[in-house]
Amino acid sequence: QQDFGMADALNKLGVKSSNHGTSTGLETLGSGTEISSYSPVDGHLIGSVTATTAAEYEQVVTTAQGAFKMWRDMPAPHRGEIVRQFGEKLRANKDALGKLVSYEMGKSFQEGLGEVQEMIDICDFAVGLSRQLHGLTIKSERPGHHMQEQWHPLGIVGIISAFNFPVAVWAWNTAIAWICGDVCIWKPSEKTPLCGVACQNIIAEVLKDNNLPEGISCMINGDYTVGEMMTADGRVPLVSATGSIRMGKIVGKAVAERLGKSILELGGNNAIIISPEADLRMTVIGSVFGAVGTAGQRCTSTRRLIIHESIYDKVKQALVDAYGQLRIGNPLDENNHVGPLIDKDAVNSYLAAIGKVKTEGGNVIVEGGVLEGEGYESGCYVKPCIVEANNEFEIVQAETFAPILYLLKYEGDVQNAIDLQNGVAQGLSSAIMTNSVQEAHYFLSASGSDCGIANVNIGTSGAEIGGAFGGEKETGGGRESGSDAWKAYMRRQTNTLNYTTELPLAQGIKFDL
Ligand code: UN1
Repeated sequence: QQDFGMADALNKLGVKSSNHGTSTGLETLGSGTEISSYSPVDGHLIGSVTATTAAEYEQVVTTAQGAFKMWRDMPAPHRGEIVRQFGEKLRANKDALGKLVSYEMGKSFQEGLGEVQEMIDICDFAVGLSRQLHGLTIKSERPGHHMQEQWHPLGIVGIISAFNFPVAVWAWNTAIAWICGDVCIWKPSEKTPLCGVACQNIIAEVLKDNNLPEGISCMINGDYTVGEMMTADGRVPLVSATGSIRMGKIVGKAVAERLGKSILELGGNNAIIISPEADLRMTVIGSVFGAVGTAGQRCTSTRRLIIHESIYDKVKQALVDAYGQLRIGNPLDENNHVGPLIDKDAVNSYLAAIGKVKTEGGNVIVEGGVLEGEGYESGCYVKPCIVEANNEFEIVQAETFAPILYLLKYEGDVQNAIDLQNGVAQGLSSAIMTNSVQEAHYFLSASGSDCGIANVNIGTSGAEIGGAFGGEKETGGGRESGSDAWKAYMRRQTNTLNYTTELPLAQGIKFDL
């Protein structure tokens, strides 16, 4: 069997068959029980990490608190220099890390490389930002007074990431948090812990080269009970969590209970509106990549197509033809378009969703099913499917993390399509395919898409790091990555300075002694 250079990649990344799952930087701790990581690609055991114990967690937090005292006083551009070096190391490890992402998570090698590129991009962004953590100056109503706003580091940032973007989402958070002067504790998904080990090894080299203390970049591992240690911990002022809406409600509540801050990036139910004015070729490429890329396991995956009745049959036929061309198989083999789902639980949810949509009256036009036989031994390979459905179906209202695409029909003008698009509980990503300027602008107006991301003539997935990433409603409201998302990683301080010998009070209040 071909190994696609995996052994070399693991070796280069310092990932062993058993790894300590707890780290404060260079130092690692490993007294907990083992979590095994099996590849969905071929079902083989890749390796294991130890779960973080309560005592190890204490050690991590104490070390991080210590590091924060030093790190917060380091000039931000110097912190940027550390992130610059991290970006350089990622460039040098891009191929190996992209391969591990592909093998442990199951996305295509191209998408694995794309994920590492997102990490490199956010590092570059963060380096520039390290000289631009600007506050405002504000005119005071009092004579001889000056007002300004400053942004200070927060402290420890807890990062909980999901299996589907096992490295990039950590980088979006950590690169920004670091230049902001925060230290980080990362809990990768227990489904992709070796990606965590590899990333932690890469940053450890940078920290060592620069003689930086333990605690700036920490990692913990385990199931939700380990996550709970962080969400309940008042010493962690900010928790940034990516995952399901169910998880987000639990995390958001636990952090709010102690009046901490959270950034939640939860599920999407993303739609593309296909207007009669759409370019059909672009529509098909955008829709198919959105629906089957990462085997439908992106938060931004296209779940629904809202197609105008006048072009419905034409679009439907073009999609059926395109699905007929898809090659499903080992994602490390670049001839394949679609890899496996993450595990058998995901396969079961996929099957359950197809069963449910059929009971609700859906009409399957491209059949799904689990693939068997040579190359599919892991049992995680499924066929992307297409179902004609109604927006009101319970299953269409839910996010199933699998390549199931629902076709919905609209009549009349674009407002009807927007009503369908907005008619779900989630609000992450959305798109319209149209060459009509009026429709495009209307879609982006206050009466248009209610999502955090709204695109014209591109699909719903594949956002660039320069924009703020996140969504509304049950998607959780958090924003990560570019634009001014950095502000959530800092505390804002308003300063009023008096440079006179008088003490006038604001609002004209008189108070003399
Ligand atoms: C996610 O699925 O959690 O926009 C992140 C995209 C990627 C990130 C997705 N840049 O599809």
